[in-house]
Amino acid sequence: MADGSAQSASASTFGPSPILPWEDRPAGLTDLLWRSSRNPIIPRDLLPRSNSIFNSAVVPFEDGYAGVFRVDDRSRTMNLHAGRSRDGIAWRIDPEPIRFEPGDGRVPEIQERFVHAYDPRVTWLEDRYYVTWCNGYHGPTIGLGWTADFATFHQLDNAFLPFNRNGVLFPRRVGGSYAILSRPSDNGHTPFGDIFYSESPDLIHWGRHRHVMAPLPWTWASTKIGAGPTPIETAEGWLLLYHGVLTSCNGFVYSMGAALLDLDQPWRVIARGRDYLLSPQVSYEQVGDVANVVFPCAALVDREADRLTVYYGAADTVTCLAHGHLSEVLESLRGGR
Ligand code: BMA
Repeated sequence: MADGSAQSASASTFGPSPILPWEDRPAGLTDLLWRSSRNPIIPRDLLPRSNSIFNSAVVPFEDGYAGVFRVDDRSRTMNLHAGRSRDGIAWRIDPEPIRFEPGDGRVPEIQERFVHAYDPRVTWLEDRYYVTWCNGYHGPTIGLGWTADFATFHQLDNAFLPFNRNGVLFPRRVGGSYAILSRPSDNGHTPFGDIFYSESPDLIHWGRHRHVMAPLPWTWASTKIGAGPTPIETAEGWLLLYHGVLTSCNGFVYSMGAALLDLDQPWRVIARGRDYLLSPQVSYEQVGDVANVVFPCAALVDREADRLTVYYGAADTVTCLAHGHLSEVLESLRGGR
């Protein structure tokens, strides 16, 4: 895996290229990202027992797409479910949660203490799809596992001590090491949070922690920030889409923005967008179980067609799509927009 091509719908690794879910920019709109007219693409009640399906991750798989979905059920347990789709828009999601096989003899020690699993990301890395998620183990921390087929899943050890959220793997080794972004947090709704970088020789032992980015006072990302989709490798750097939170009179407001990280030393920020790319402005983002949330967890790229499609959770209730042109997002970062 040389160039982040797992993120490319045209990557040969995946056999026949699936067609990237896409809609052209609506006439007259100048925004860098625009919403799918089919939003929300996954309703909250797709499964018989689902309360909500959101903050979920999608990758190209075989002749279509596969994903790991956050499903909160009607007991309000948060768990991960696998799903398949031909077109990335209409999904068949398994009604039963993923049951992870222990990846080694010590993993049952953490599996015994299962509390919940939520906010997955999926990353093609070397030879398999890795899943990271927020794993309840004496508080939230970063769970890690892998699958080859989206049918059998294997769990590795938690990457970090609690409390931590938003663990997002890079799609290749950096400087010879596996690399991950995460956001140390607390056991509640965390009124703070910076993005950190860590590396590992084996995906089990993580260290050399480096600070990447902090919230920016008096902006859309003034309270906390967290990595979103798997970073997208470009000639100019890693494109990081991330969520940023501000605290309003009515509580947290979650929006999405972009930054560019150095290819060889990704803890160094080359550029950071001033404005959000998407903020909660339509009813399905403003009204739901948690109001005013846009939470990106996956992105698909068709480099030849210069297309970027982002999967995001809306209002902690439904799953949505937004589209944009990769070149325009990169250009906006160059221009400080
Ligand atoms: C965060 C996580 C996300 C959620 C967000 C808004 O702490 O729990 O899953 O989307 O809060 O409620």
